[in-house]
Amino acid sequence: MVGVTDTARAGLRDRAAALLRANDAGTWTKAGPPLYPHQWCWDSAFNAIGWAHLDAGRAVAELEELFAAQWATGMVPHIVFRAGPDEPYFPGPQWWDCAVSPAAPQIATTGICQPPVHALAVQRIWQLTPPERRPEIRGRIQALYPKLVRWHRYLATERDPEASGLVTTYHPWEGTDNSPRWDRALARIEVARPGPYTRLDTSEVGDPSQRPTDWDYDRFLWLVELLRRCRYDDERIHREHPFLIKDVFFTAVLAAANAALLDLADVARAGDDVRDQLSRWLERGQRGLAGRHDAGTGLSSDYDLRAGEDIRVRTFAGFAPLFALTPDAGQRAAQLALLDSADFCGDSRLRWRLLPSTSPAEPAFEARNYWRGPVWPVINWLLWRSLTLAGQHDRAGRLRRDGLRQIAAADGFAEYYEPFTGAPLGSARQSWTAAVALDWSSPGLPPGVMARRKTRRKM
Ligand code: 9WN
Repeated sequence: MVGVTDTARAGLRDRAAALLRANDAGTWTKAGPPLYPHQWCWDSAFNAIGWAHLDAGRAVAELEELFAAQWATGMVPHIVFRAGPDEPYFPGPQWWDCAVSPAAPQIATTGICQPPVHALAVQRIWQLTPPERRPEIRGRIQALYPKLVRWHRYLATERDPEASGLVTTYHPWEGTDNSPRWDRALARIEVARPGPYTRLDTSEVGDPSQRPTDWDYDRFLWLVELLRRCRYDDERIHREHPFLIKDVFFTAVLAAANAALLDLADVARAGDDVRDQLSRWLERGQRGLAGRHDAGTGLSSDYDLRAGEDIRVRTFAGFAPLFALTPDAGQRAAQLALLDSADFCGDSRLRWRLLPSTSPAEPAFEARNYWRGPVWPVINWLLWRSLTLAGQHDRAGRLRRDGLRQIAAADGFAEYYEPFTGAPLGSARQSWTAAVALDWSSPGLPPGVMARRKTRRKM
């Protein structure tokens, strides 16, 4: 941690480890109690990376527990409702009523999913596993691997019936809740009748301006109701659902995760057919993203399938080709220049040179409001990982240094941070922020290498 003493770094690591332990429920981690008391899909993957620094077995258990709730379709649900009744969360299982689907597991979950960071977590766990634990951990990775492949297959097929390489999302809760990326698609839903409800998040956080509005929540809940009416059946959803977005960030994470699974193929002793399949999904995803390049902004744009229009809002998601490490060198150089520009990390008002969730130059930008401006450590971790793998070591090093400074400068482990002041916002005991702090503060540990395997077959 350049610019921070070894003592400060050790202190941060101890505090991060203590938070993970405090949020530990034995085999799974509460995402950020009391606001988020359950097990969340992509939070779990980041939390596993944090655990990998403390105990490789506990890290694998996190994912084993999450995948125990995998749907028969292969989907890994966005929330597994594991906390007891004394730790309420809204909306709970009764709003989702997933028993309407024959594909749902026994345990209560939601009926949507989140970005598939899990293979990246397994890659990191394996990298950090000490030699004496390798036989045991390898066995457990081998058991997990086919479930990861099923998860990716679900995303590559049910979530992309057009075989475009781009993942279709059904709900803003599939990652970046109130991002301005969804504003126009949500505005098209004129009548939202979710029934009476009481939010808990605004009282937990205290300052409602850090959270989505009631207008957003009406639509979030209405979309849940519509998905429930479709019995969470993907075919029906594609036919009937009003919110269908080709999401470039989700797609980029899937591409990175396919590369990570390829990288782990020898560890998992995967067969050639699986390796070939992963290579095809990886290539298809990267090609799909290449097709979403917007020459005007230099960013990648999401696509609203229902409206038939590009979503041109400058957010972190526009760097999808960088997150996915698409092979076009010219495009990568242009994206790096844009990343450094005043529209993103080069804005002179930023407290730290970190990627904000929405560009401060964007009219929709709000410095304190959730995904509409604040800096999210997990997003910057994903960027750091990609920059490292792209050989951008100076940029990656700066990002990690500033990311650690941001976390260390505030008390606790915040969910997100105000970009200009560095003020901690949202949940104050967010597990994945502690996990990122643990990973970033481990000296000399670059993330795993991307597989550079040649594909054998054409798609
Ligand atoms: C709804 C748990 C989750 C994250 C999401 C983040 C936020 C939930 C909420 O918290 O969403 O899923 O209630 O606002 O947007 O990315 O996984 O940390």
